[in-house]
Amino acid sequence: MKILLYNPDNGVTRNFMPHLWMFLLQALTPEGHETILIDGNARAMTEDELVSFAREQGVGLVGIGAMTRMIAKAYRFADALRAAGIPVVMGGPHVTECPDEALGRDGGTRHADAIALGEADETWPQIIEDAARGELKDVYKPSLDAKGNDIKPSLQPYPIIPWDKLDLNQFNLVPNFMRPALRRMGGGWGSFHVVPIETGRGCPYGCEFCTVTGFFGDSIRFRSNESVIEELVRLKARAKREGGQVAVFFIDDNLAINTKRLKSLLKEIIAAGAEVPWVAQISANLLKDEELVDLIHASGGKWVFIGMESIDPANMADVNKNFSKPGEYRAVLERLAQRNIYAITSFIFGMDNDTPGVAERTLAEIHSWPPGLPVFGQLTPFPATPLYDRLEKAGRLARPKHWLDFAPFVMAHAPLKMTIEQARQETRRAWEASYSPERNAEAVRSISRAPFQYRAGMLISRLFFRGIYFPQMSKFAWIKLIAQNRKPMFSLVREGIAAYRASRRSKSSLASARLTAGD
Ligand code: B12
Ligand code: SF4
Repeated sequence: MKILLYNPDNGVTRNFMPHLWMFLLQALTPEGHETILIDGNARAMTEDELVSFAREQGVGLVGIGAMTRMIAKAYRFADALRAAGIPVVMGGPHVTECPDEALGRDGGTRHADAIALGEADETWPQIIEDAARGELKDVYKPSLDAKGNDIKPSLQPYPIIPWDKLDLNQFNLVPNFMRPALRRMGGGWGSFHVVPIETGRGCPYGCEFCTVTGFFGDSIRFRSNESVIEELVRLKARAKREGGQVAVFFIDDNLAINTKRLKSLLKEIIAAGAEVPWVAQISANLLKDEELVDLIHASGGKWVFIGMESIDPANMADVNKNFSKPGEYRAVLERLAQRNIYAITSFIFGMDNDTPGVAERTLAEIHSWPPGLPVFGQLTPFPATPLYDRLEKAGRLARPKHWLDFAPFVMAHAPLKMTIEQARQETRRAWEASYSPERNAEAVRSISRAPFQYRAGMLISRLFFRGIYFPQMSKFAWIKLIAQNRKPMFSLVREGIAAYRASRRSKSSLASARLTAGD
């Protein structure tokens, strides 16, 4: 049977990274079946186009995964496929949290023939076998232990995802026309892939707005160091073979949740020569350890995503995130910046203690820190979170099923001290000020002593991150953006060309010296 795994696009920007679930399920598909992967963010398709594609390919089952934010779109695609007689199974966080909705048991339309609840590593082979026999059940869920809790996959052993052989062309971040020239530059830039790797699952912290503790559990399961390193080694070899680059996003919710384990992993990565540039999510409270930060640097860590949420401790207490202390953020960022590691600092506006002006106050604080990539969202009650329950009980949900009429940056409940519209304006103000051409130039200037690649990385990352808020999917949008940021861009390009020429000159004089010496 042919199985199509589909992830709907997020409607804002081209995803920089593939979704791990597709590759994981592909690796767990029993032999004798073929899987085709389409990520709508990389390969945009309408419902009709996807249906025609599935028909032409003779697809016998479509698996769709989606977060809450994309679920309405996922349902539309599922409806179109089912109307064409192609069975659909849905999985991922949203259907796990709202199973009745996908199955039409809440009085609405049925969107899926079957749903997979929770982690599907162990149920996926069964789903395929049932689908192949035309006997799909409505619901697939993990087996239960004696206490009635889901038995979670141990992650040891972990499936082998053949990144070295997969067709990743749809995720190459280097535009087509630039590939031949860039292949010859530096270590080769003909391709650039950001690949998701998990080293563990679960989080014990239980922040009020987050689905992770409920979904993956509060005890953490780790892969073995060897299996992570083996994946890194294969990725590195692929990049070398292609004359390209690879970077890894360790998608664990808190890579340093067990500091001792992370130190051992990073030491083994270094010992195995498996360093690649990497990004990971780590909470600020775990970044005080100098030895850990040294190891992050030595193993290739470039950016750390820190869920800072708010600069107001009262807000942090409200959402059960007291372990992260706003007063410590500056020291953490400086410790990282001393090693040329920078942070993606994530903030949430619309918390109950926020008042108008929260954007200005947060921006002033951010400006006093080393530069980074600030991102701003709004407090969103995702289903099955403690936050959702609290707001529902208090009768505060303005749009209880906000995901069915998804509106970007429009809150589904009013915070206590400002309106939904004020929260929207504060968010806009923060994005505009953080990614203006002036601010981008200033961020690069503020690390003028850092080597070229860090300054270039800072500017390029800023241009991409802006796209989380401001739509920039067309060529025109990019041309406009480059024109607006031309000053720091041109000066970095000039510097880059000079460095490239100097390195070629020194290589050729070394070669002729060797020739003369008869080497
Ligand atoms: C990586 C990541 C991202 C990446 C993007 C996704 C990517 N390209 O990988 C980035 C950083 C861009 C991102 C952004 C956001 N993210 Co995010 N992200 C994650 C993260 C950390 C890892 C995802 C992952 O790969 N997990 C590992 C895989 C193996 O797990 P999985 O995806 O759940 O898949 C398993 C099962 O769910 C199931 N499954 C999944 N799909 C399917 C489909 C089928 C057919 C079947 C059978 C089974 C199945 O099988 C898999 C194996 O067991 C998760 C947290 C987490 N730990 O999962 C949050 C998470 C998914 N993100 C979340 C959110 C809210 C966001 C944002 C909206 C945040 C924001 N406010 O801006 C944005 C929106 C992005 C956008 N515009 O598209 C929430 C989603 C909650 C929800 N109910 O929707 C999560 C769960 C984190 C949280 N705090 O609660 N995210
Ligand atoms: S926000 Fe991060 S630290 Fe808090 S529960 Fe979710 S994954 Fe854990």
